[in-house]
Amino acid sequence: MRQSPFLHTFSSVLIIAVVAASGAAACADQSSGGGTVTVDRTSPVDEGELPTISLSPAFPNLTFNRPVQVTHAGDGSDRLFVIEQHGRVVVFENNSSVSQFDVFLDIRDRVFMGHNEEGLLSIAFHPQYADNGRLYVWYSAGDRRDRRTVLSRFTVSDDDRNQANPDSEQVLLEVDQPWGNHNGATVKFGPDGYLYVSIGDGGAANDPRNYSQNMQSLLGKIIRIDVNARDEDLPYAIPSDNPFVDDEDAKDEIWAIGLRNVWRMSFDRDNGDLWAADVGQDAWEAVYVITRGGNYGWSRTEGSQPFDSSIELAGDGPMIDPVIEYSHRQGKSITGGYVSRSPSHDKLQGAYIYADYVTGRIWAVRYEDGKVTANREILPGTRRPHVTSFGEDEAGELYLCAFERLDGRGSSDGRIMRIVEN
Ligand SMILES: [Ca+2]
Repeated sequence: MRQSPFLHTFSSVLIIAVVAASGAAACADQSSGGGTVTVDRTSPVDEGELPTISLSPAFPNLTFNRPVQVTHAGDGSDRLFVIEQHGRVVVFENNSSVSQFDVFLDIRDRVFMGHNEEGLLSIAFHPQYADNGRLYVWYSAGDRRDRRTVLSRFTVSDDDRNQANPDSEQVLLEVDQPWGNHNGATVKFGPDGYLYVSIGDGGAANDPRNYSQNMQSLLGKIIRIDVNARDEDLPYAIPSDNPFVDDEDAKDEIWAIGLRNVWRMSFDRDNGDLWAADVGQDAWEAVYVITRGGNYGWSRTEGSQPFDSSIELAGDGPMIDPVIEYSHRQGKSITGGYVSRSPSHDKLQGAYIYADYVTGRIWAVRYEDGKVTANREILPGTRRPHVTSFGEDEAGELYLCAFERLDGRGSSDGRIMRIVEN
């Protein structure tokens, strides 16, 4: 047994087990719960028409320090923005020959990274960024005795589009963090114009204070807020159709509950579906399609599997099973990706791509009419990067960020890779 510092970044799992032999297969193991498909090496595969892929450096002249997100501003400039976890956002032209980046935002002075799951974790540009220059940032702050995560708005500077103003910070929301791990998080604008944030269960292991099924806590949830308006006493507004606004015992921001640590989630840019990958505890990594008010079961369940039967479910709705899950024979910490709408993809069109940070395995799953119709491990070979995130450029081309080393150490080993169909 050995411990990897970065392993904690997405899960509490301490053990790096010997990973099952390659040639992993997927199957429809309907016995595991509901309609969930369980990826299991012991079962036959239905690969459908899904292709294998190769990864190639998208920007061979650029390396990054712990890159954890790649995204774009949606302003027609075709620039890419990469988050470095210790507290910088860098920006560069979306051109494979680019040889340098600018530092777009540097908030290392207020980012606290006492645990390697802390740091600057996600940003989202306002849908009208071209007009209002606003972006939204989720980062860890405080100190070892008083941890919190912060959702803030920043604004681009007036005279340099490659420079946000670090003094423009407006704090929208702060969430106390009882432990250093499980801080989520992805911030994303939905097709409805509202801002969604995935927030982890607070940390430690096994959700010991049962935050994920506690409707008074934002931990273990996905929240949804309106950043274009303000309610009384709030720096944002609650959308009137949030699922629990009429429940006096529930926080109005809550959109979905029972999640352990959705490190990455994304909206399908074609149909608006919200895909979230929930990092598991000791056994199961799960992919969900998130619905309004949905309860995904943690910590009564881990994925579709029983975890702690003493936990009572919050809310009224039934527990929703994953679209697909894989066991810790396949990986230890899921990194959610995107439904591919990449202009350069053919057979991957419409398939959801996801990865495991620890083993570097990458899969694609096709999900149609509520059923998994194909799933395949798509990256052949054994030399796999440690995928921290997937991201799109303005045209929808898909990329991934990865560390060369599992622990993410070294000042600049991180890269952005292109996903090429074989
Ligand atoms: Ca935490």
